[in-house]
Amino acid sequence: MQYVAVDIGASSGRLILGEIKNGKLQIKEVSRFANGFTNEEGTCYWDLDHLLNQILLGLQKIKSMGYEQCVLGIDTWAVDYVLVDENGKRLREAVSYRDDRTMNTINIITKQRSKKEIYQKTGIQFQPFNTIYQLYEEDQKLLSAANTILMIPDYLGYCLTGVAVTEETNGSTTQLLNIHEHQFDSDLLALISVKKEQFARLVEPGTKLGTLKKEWFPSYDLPDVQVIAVASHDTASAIVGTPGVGNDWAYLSSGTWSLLGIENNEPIVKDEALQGNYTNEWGAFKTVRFLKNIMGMWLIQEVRRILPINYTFPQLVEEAKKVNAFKQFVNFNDERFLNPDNMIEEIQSYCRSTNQEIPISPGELANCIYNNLAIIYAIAIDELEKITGKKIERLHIVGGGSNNEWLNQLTANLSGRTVLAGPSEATAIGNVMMQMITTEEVTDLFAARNLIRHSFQIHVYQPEAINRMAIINQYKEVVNSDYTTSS
Ligand code: ADP
Ligand code: LRH
Repeated sequence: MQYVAVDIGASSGRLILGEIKNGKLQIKEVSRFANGFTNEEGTCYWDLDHLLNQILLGLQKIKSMGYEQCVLGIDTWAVDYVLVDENGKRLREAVSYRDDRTMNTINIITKQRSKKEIYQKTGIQFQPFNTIYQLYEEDQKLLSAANTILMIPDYLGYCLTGVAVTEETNGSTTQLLNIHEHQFDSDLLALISVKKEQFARLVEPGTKLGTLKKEWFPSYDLPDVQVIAVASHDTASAIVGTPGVGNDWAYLSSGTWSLLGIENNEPIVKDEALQGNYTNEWGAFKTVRFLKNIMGMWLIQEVRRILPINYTFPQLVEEAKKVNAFKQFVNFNDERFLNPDNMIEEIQSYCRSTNQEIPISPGELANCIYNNLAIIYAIAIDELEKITGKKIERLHIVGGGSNNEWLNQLTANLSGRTVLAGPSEATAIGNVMMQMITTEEVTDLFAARNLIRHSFQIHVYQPEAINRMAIINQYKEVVNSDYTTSS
């Protein structure tokens, strides 16, 4: 059987075919396409028709490759949603989580329920873009008219099959799920004027959704498709696809965001976890993803977009290598970097106001980003050990960012941990694994990770001898005196 992962991140999407051959998992990229939001009259929107069209074109290509049947799962970025009416029509285009409509909403909501109370209920980090804050700022007429609120991957699955669900790994990023009741929290829903029935039924990853309604898409030549709700939050699929063994590893899912954390059995909602803004997102197989959001490759994506000359990511890495390291210390987790008008100017203005050398050339800017990300990763690993009481010996880096060998080594050096990099398509692989576990072609998560380990090359980086604590302390000194520091 052929399994198709539709994996759509904030910067790009792909359809990947997976099958087991000679005891190994083989993957083949069917298509890759750009994703991103555009600002229209002051609001940032995703283009969901483009994504749906790309899924259908990819499926058509799969049929033209001779495959008449396949299984399919969809994962995308989290927190964003679509309001649909009773006929399944979108009431408005999906707004991007980087839109500034929720800039002040955490403050408004936490005046009514304390941060501690919300955290105790949900275990979810406080990010301005969580669905709870977005829904609070939603056009109230449209919100009350909405028959169903669907998260993005659930919406795409609904468009293909007509079956509406809320898959729980992604559902947990709404900050509306109660960890004790394992359901939507009625008090938080009431606070944002949403009725429980407006969300589709909550399902676990591995739920069979239905078949592709080919007759709805007469202009495409499509195969027969069984759709499965996988761990539809891309980060949840990435962790399924991370080949960790034992109990002493952390992961870094490195794409548009850097998600650094551990896999846990229980949520951790103690004060230090709240203060560090750690989240307890629901994972596949009842695991908990205890992790921190770090600004990630978004920074370099934006710098690259603004630069007058077109650089590839590997070229930017090469430029960065030529520059002296650790010239600037920047708190890239500050909200000012979430969606500035001009990322280059924002970085430069931070450096100016903290009396540091201004990075100007592409290499200086890239160096500044990569150096600081490595420092922030290292600090997060030390912090994770402290909060969880768990020893972390190894860091698995997966996702597009794991292709950056230079950053992998830098991360090993600054964290003092062994880094294991790859697979870079861990999210699509995790998506496929969830499908194979559902159809019983693979036994369980343990077997899935074994299969991944034996099917893909993992690159190992040992830490080199540097005075990592001196660099980290220098960072903390600058960042703590930065008047705009947050989280
Ligand atoms: P997402 O799924 O969030 O859209 P990806 O996992 O596809 O993101 O990762 C994309 C990022 O990976 C790019 O923005 C880039 O920074 C990084 N990347 C991918 N390949 C390379 C490479 N060869 N060298 C350096 N960076 C890379
Ligand atoms: C990564 C991701 C992350 C969320 C963010 C909105 O793609 O899903 O886990 O916090 O996007």
